[in-house]
Amino acid sequence: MDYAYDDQNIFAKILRGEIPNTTVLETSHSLAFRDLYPQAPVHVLVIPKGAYVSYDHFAAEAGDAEIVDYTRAIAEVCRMEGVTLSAGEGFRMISNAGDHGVQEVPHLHVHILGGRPLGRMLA
Ligand code: D5M
Repeated sequence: MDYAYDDQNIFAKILRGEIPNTTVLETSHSLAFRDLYPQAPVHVLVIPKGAYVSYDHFAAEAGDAEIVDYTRAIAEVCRMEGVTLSAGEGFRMISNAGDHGVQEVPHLHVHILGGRPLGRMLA
């Protein structure tokens, strides 16, 4: 399957160190940083370091080590931000993909939102 990846997207530039970011966590295969336009007290973006456009691209082509690292990095950010169910009040994870998902930046990212009641939202 062909997933076209644009290496000039903003998150690719962040990964190359060409533009700054507020890093929350860096692991061997993942980077987490604060969203520039936070929608909640906690709003962190978690991205894989590999060149994947979307979750479906990542699931199809990433190696097991990347997938495990990314999955755990997301949970670790939740723990660090105090929103896990074991120590906090919960969170929301969102990953927009493509035109219908209204994805702005074409590099896979999960939004972690929390720190206040977020309201019911499925679409
Ligand atoms: O959301 C893309 C998100 O990326 C959106 O919430 C703004 C955020 N953004 C855009 N540029 C930056 C930089 N430079 N740093 C941090 N956050 C940024 P989407 O899911 O693609 O609609």
